[in-house]
Amino acid sequence: MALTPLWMTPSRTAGASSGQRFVGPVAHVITTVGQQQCEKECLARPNLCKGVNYRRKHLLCEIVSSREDFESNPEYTSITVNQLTDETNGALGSTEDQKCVKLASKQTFCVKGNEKLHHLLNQGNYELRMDMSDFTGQTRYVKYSHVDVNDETSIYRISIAGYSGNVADCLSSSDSINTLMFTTKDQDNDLRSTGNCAVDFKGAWWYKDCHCANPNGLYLVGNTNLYGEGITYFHWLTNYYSLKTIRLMVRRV
Ligand SMILES: [Ca+2]
Repeated sequence: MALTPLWMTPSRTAGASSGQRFVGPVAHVITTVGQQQCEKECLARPNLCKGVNYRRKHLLCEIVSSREDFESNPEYTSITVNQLTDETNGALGSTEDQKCVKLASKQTFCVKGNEKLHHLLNQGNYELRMDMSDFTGQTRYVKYSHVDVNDETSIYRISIAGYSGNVADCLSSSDSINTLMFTTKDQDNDLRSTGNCAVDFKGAWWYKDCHCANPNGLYLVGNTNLYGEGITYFHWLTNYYSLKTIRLMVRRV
Protein backbone atom coordinates (compact mmCIF):
# COMPACT_ATOMS: atom_id res chain seq x y z
CA MET A 1 0.00 0.00 0.00
CA ALA A 2 1.60 3.21 -1.14
CA LEU A 3 1.19 6.07 1.25
CA THR A 4 2.41 9.57 0.76
CA PRO A 5 3.31 10.84 4.22
CA LEU A 6 3.11 14.44 3.09
CA TRP A 7 -0.64 14.17 3.03
CA MET A 8 -0.75 13.33 6.65
CA THR A 9 1.61 15.86 8.17
CA PRO A 10 -0.16 17.91 10.83
CA SER A 11 0.14 21.16 8.91
CA ARG A 12 -1.63 19.64 5.94
CA THR A 13 -4.29 17.76 7.84
CA ALA A 14 -5.15 20.92 9.68
CA GLY A 15 -5.64 22.51 6.30
CA ALA A 16 -9.14 23.72 6.92
CA SER A 17 -7.99 26.06 9.63
CA SER A 18 -4.61 26.96 8.19
CA GLY A 19 -5.79 27.66 4.66
CA GLN A 20 -4.03 24.64 3.20
CA ARG A 21 -7.22 22.90 2.49
CA PHE A 22 -7.30 19.74 0.37
CA VAL A 23 -9.43 20.21 -2.69
CA GLY A 24 -11.32 17.36 -4.30
CA PRO A 25 -14.45 15.27 -4.02
CA VAL A 26 -15.33 14.52 -0.42
CA ALA A 27 -15.61 10.76 -0.13
CA HIS A 28 -16.60 10.63 3.48
CA VAL A 29 -17.46 12.95 6.35
CA ILE A 30 -17.10 11.86 9.94
CA THR A 31 -18.41 13.88 12.81
CA THR A 32 -17.35 14.02 16.45
CA VAL A 33 -13.95 12.44 16.04
CA GLY A 34 -10.53 13.60 17.13
CA GLN A 35 -7.81 14.54 14.70
CA GLN A 36 -5.85 11.34 15.28
CA GLN A 37 -8.83 9.20 14.42
CA CYS A 38 -9.42 11.38 11.38
CA GLU A 39 -5.91 10.73 10.12
CA LYS A 40 -6.31 7.00 10.78
CA GLU A 41 -9.45 7.02 8.68
CA CYS A 42 -7.41 8.35 5.78
CA LEU A 43 -4.43 6.04 6.27
CA ALA A 44 -6.79 3.09 6.26
CA ARG A 45 -7.98 4.05 2.79
CA PRO A 46 -4.74 4.48 0.83
CA ASN A 47 -6.44 3.96 -2.49
CA LEU A 48 -9.25 6.34 -1.79
CA CYS A 49 -7.99 9.10 0.46
CA LYS A 50 -5.90 11.95 -0.88
CA GLY A 51 -5.87 13.69 2.47
CA VAL A 52 -8.09 14.99 5.22
CA ASN A 53 -9.38 18.38 6.18
CA TYR A 54 -9.96 18.41 9.89
CA ARG A 55 -11.94 21.14 11.63
CA ARG A 56 -11.00 21.16 15.27
CA LYS A 57 -13.76 23.49 16.34
CA HIS A 58 -16.46 21.19 14.97
CA LEU A 59 -14.61 17.87 15.43
CA LEU A 60 -15.38 17.32 11.77
CA CYS A 61 -13.25 15.06 9.61
CA GLU A 62 -13.48 15.37 5.87
CA ILE A 63 -11.93 12.59 3.78
CA VAL A 64 -10.91 14.03 0.44
CA SER A 65 -10.92 11.49 -2.34
CA SER A 66 -8.30 10.78 -4.92
CA ARG A 67 -10.69 10.76 -7.81
CA GLU A 68 -9.51 7.63 -9.64
CA ASP A 69 -11.17 5.39 -7.12
CA PHE A 70 -14.59 6.43 -8.34
CA GLU A 71 -13.93 5.48 -11.94
CA SER A 72 -13.53 1.74 -11.64
CA ASN A 73 -17.09 0.95 -12.71
CA PRO A 74 -17.91 3.21 -15.64
CA GLU A 75 -21.50 2.02 -15.85
CA TYR A 76 -22.28 3.64 -12.55
CA THR A 77 -21.87 7.03 -10.97
CA SER A 78 -20.53 6.86 -7.44
CA ILE A 79 -22.50 8.94 -5.01
CA THR A 80 -21.77 10.45 -1.65
CA VAL A 81 -24.44 11.25 0.87
CA ASN A 82 -23.60 14.42 2.67
CA GLN A 83 -24.14 16.43 5.78
CA LEU A 84 -26.85 19.00 5.42
CA THR A 85 -25.68 22.04 7.25
CA ASP A 86 -21.94 21.99 7.79
CA GLU A 87 -21.49 23.36 4.31
CA THR A 88 -22.51 26.80 5.45
CA ASN A 89 -19.26 27.16 7.36
CA GLY A 90 -17.19 25.90 4.48
CA ALA A 91 -16.72 22.33 5.61
CA LEU A 92 -18.43 20.85 2.59
CA GLY A 93 -19.11 21.70 -0.99
CA SER A 94 -16.25 24.13 -1.32
CA THR A 95 -15.37 23.19 -4.86
CA GLU A 96 -17.36 23.38 -8.07
CA ASP A 97 -17.14 19.64 -8.41
CA GLN A 98 -18.79 19.04 -5.08
CA LYS A 99 -21.45 21.61 -5.57
CA CYS A 100 -22.43 21.01 -9.17
CA VAL A 101 -24.05 18.25 -11.12
CA LYS A 102 -24.23 18.21 -14.89
CA LEU A 103 -27.63 17.11 -16.12
CA ALA A 104 -28.39 15.27 -19.35
CA SER A 105 -29.93 18.48 -20.64
CA LYS A 106 -26.41 20.01 -20.44
CA GLN A 107 -27.57 22.28 -17.66
CA THR A 108 -25.43 22.48 -14.59
CA PHE A 109 -27.03 22.69 -11.20
CA CYS A 110 -24.83 24.02 -8.45
CA VAL A 111 -26.31 22.98 -5.19
CA LYS A 112 -25.38 21.73 -1.76
CA GLY A 113 -25.05 18.32 -0.21
CA ASN A 114 -27.82 15.89 -0.98
CA GLU A 115 -29.51 18.42 -3.20
CA LYS A 116 -27.00 17.36 -5.83
CA LEU A 117 -28.09 13.77 -5.47
CA HIS A 118 -31.72 14.82 -5.74
CA HIS A 119 -31.11 16.62 -9.03
CA LEU A 120 -29.18 13.71 -10.44
CA LEU A 121 -31.85 11.13 -9.63
CA ASN A 122 -34.62 13.46 -10.70
CA GLN A 123 -33.63 13.07 -14.34
CA GLY A 124 -35.15 9.63 -14.78
CA ASN A 125 -35.43 6.22 -13.17
CA TYR A 126 -32.25 5.22 -11.40
CA GLU A 127 -31.09 2.01 -9.81
CA LEU A 128 -28.82 1.87 -6.80
CA ARG A 129 -26.00 -0.57 -6.31
CA MET A 130 -24.08 -0.91 -3.06
CA ASP A 131 -20.77 -2.81 -3.23
CA MET A 132 -19.15 -3.98 -0.03
CA SER A 133 -15.88 -5.64 0.90
CA ASP A 134 -14.37 -6.97 4.10
CA PHE A 135 -10.76 -7.39 5.16
CA THR A 136 -10.45 -11.00 3.98
CA GLY A 137 -11.12 -10.19 0.35
CA GLN A 138 -14.79 -11.16 0.35
CA THR A 139 -17.34 -8.99 -1.39
CA ARG A 140 -21.11 -8.66 -1.35
CA TYR A 141 -23.54 -6.43 -3.15
CA VAL A 142 -27.14 -5.33 -3.04
CA LYS A 143 -29.02 -3.69 -5.87
CA TYR A 144 -32.30 -1.79 -5.99
CA SER A 145 -34.08 -1.26 -9.27
CA HIS A 146 -35.52 2.05 -8.11
CA VAL A 147 -34.07 4.82 -6.01
CA ASP A 148 -35.07 8.44 -5.69
CA VAL A 149 -34.24 11.18 -3.23
CA ASN A 150 -36.65 14.04 -2.76
CA ASP A 151 -35.58 17.66 -2.31
CA GLU A 152 -34.57 19.66 0.73
CA THR A 153 -38.13 20.59 1.67
CA SER A 154 -38.80 16.88 2.29
CA ILE A 155 -35.44 16.57 4.11
CA TYR A 156 -34.20 14.31 1.33
CA ARG A 157 -36.82 11.64 1.83
CA ILE A 158 -35.66 8.50 0.06
CA SER A 159 -37.68 6.11 -2.05
CA ILE A 160 -36.09 2.71 -2.65
CA ALA A 161 -37.42 -0.62 -3.93
CA GLY A 162 -36.69 -3.66 -6.08
CA TYR A 163 -34.05 -5.56 -4.11
CA SER A 164 -31.66 -8.12 -5.55
CA GLY A 165 -28.18 -9.13 -4.44
CA ASN A 166 -25.99 -11.81 -2.87
CA VAL A 167 -26.58 -10.85 0.75
CA ALA A 168 -29.85 -10.23 2.59
CA ASP A 169 -31.63 -6.94 2.05
CA CYS A 170 -30.88 -4.16 4.52
CA LEU A 171 -32.37 -1.17 2.76
CA SER A 172 -35.88 -2.14 1.69
CA SER A 173 -36.78 -5.01 4.03
CA SER A 174 -38.17 -4.83 7.54
CA ASP A 175 -35.29 -2.48 8.33
CA SER A 176 -36.20 -0.43 5.30
CA ILE A 177 -34.89 3.08 4.81
CA ASN A 178 -37.70 3.64 2.32
CA THR A 179 -39.59 6.92 3.00
CA LEU A 180 -37.12 7.98 5.70
CA MET A 181 -35.64 11.46 5.96
CA PHE A 182 -31.92 12.15 6.19
CA THR A 183 -30.32 12.58 9.61
CA THR A 184 -27.04 14.24 10.49
CA LYS A 185 -25.40 15.09 13.78
CA ASP A 186 -27.14 18.43 13.85
CA GLN A 187 -30.36 17.49 12.03
CA ASP A 188 -32.28 14.80 13.86
CA ASN A 189 -34.88 13.44 11.46
CA ASP A 190 -34.75 9.80 12.50
CA LEU A 191 -37.43 7.71 14.19
CA ARG A 192 -35.53 7.31 17.46
CA SER A 193 -37.31 9.39 20.05
CA THR A 194 -34.60 9.30 22.69
CA GLY A 195 -31.64 10.59 20.72
CA ASN A 196 -30.00 11.22 17.38
CA CYS A 197 -28.85 8.14 15.45
CA ALA A 198 -26.18 10.13 13.59
CA VAL A 199 -24.60 11.09 16.91
CA ASP A 200 -24.97 7.61 18.43
CA PHE A 201 -23.60 5.80 15.37
CA LYS A 202 -21.12 8.37 14.05
CA GLY A 203 -22.56 8.74 10.59
CA ALA A 204 -25.04 10.55 8.43
CA TRP A 205 -27.74 8.45 6.87
CA TRP A 206 -31.39 7.68 6.39
CA TYR A 207 -31.66 6.42 9.95
CA LYS A 208 -34.71 4.75 11.39
CA ASP A 209 -34.11 3.54 14.98
CA CYS A 210 -31.32 3.30 13.97
CA HIS A 211 -29.75 1.22 11.16
CA CYS A 212 -29.19 -2.06 9.40
CA ALA A 213 -26.39 -0.57 7.29
CA ASN A 214 -24.15 2.32 8.29
CA PRO A 215 -22.15 3.30 5.19
CA ASN A 216 -20.94 6.58 6.69
CA GLY A 217 -19.80 5.08 9.96
CA LEU A 218 -16.29 5.04 11.39
CA TYR A 219 -13.52 3.13 9.68
CA LEU A 220 -12.81 0.71 12.49
CA VAL A 221 -11.07 -1.98 10.41
CA GLY A 222 -12.88 -5.25 10.97
CA ASN A 223 -13.95 -6.63 14.33
CA THR A 224 -14.90 -3.98 16.86
CA ASN A 225 -16.75 -3.78 20.15
CA LEU A 226 -18.21 -0.41 19.22
CA TYR A 227 -21.68 -1.64 18.37
CA GLY A 228 -22.95 -0.22 15.09
CA GLU A 229 -20.48 2.67 14.97
CA GLY A 230 -18.38 1.26 12.16
CA ILE A 231 -19.10 0.87 8.48
CA THR A 232 -21.52 -1.95 9.11
CA TYR A 233 -23.91 -4.14 7.20
CA PHE A 234 -25.85 -6.16 9.74
CA HIS A 235 -27.06 -8.99 7.50
CA TRP A 236 -23.55 -9.79 6.36
CA LEU A 237 -21.05 -9.39 9.20
CA THR A 238 -23.21 -7.92 12.01
CA ASN A 239 -22.90 -4.58 13.77
CA TYR A 240 -19.60 -5.66 15.34
CA TYR A 241 -17.62 -5.69 12.10
CA SER A 242 -16.53 -2.56 10.29
CA LEU A 243 -16.20 -3.21 6.57
CA LYS A 244 -13.30 -2.22 4.39
CA THR A 245 -15.47 -0.49 1.83
CA ILE A 246 -19.07 0.33 1.11
CA ARG A 247 -19.58 2.06 -2.18
CA LEU A 248 -22.88 3.55 -3.27
CA MET A 249 -23.45 3.91 -6.99
CA VAL A 250 -26.36 4.82 -9.21
CA ARG A 251 -27.15 4.15 -12.83
CA ARG A 252 -29.93 5.41 -15.04
CA VAL A 253 -32.13 2.57 -16.28
CA1 LIG B 1 -34.20 11.22 17.06
